Amino acid sequence: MLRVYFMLWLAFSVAGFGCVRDEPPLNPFRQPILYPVGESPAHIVTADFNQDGTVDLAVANTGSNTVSLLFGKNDASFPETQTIKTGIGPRWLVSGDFNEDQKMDLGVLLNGEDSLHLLMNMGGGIFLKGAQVKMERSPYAATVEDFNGDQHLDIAIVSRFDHLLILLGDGTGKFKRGMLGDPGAIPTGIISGHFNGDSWPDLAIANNGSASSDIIFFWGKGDGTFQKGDRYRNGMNPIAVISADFNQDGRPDILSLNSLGDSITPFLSNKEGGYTQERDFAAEGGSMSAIVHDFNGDKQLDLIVSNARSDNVSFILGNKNGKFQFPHLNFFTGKGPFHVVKSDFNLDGRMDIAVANNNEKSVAILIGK
Ligand SMILES: [Ca+2]
Ligand SMILES: [Ca+2]
Ligand SMILES: [Ca+2]
Ligand SMILES: [Ca+2]
Repeated sequence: MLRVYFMLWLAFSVAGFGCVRDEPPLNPFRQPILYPVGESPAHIVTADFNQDGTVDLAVANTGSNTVSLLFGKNDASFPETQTIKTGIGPRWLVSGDFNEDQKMDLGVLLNGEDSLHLLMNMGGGIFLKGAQVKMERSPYAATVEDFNGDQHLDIAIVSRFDHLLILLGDGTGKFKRGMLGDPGAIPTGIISGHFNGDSWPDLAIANNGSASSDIIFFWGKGDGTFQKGDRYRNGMNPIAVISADFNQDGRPDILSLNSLGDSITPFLSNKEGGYTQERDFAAEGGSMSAIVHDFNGDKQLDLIVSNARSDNVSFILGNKNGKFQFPHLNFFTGKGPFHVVKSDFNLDGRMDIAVANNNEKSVAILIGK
């Protein structure tokens, strides 16, 4: 018996000495607080939509053809809400001050009617319908940036039927169709960033279709057009990409969330201006979105990943070399967590999160401890 205890003690000591984690990290959040929204909430954006100094939420409810606005108070409660009717199948939201009147406007990607619909902020949380732009079949995800350097916000959109569309803003809330590109089969994720190190913003796109199953870069030329760049086979049906400098070398790295492969693939930027595809690591089922932040205060970036199929959210600790630790902490925030966003809702300096629960008409608010 003593021998068994000694062996156990030895095993734990060695594990501790070698810094091998065998416990998941502590949960950095308090218990989720649920707020009702519309049917099949799929995407959230945060901004101070009513100009009262606190962070508000806008939620795209794909199933009920509405956007829910949740107006925050500085105790991270959202007592005031508002519902805006949209067209069919709001799938994704972008926010930005598109008409440059200092109020954050919304753009709604309507998956069911192949268009982008602008909702212009009139102040006090009132939105009025603005311009509507026709686009390629089944718009799915978008990113906002000034791609042509004219100081007006532009939007890059991927449509599930194999298109990338650039919309160029004129600063009045109107957009004109720009470059149309072919990123690959079933593009579902898009982010912008300075991925090749020059001064023009680029795009990284996740292609979810089995004919592509890759991530591809589009290098910005600074005039609102892009040149097709490197393509990285992934084979695991990436659905989304996120970017941050995970290995702290001053260059943005990329992770792809592989919704069918139940894995995450790191792409670390290398000195040659390209990316080195690292080994996948295991994730929960059907990861859809992720955010990056140093949640445990060790100066390394961590991940929060929403896993729609396994009905949980993962907290994954990062290491300095751009790698991530096991085991992950998985916790429940509601059914079918599709999208997670971060913000400091209660203004206490600690990062909080909001999760859109696609299968239960709710948004979960989790306050950072
Ligand atoms: Ca507010
Ligand atoms: Ca505005
Ligand atoms: Ca522009
Ligand atoms: Ca907080």
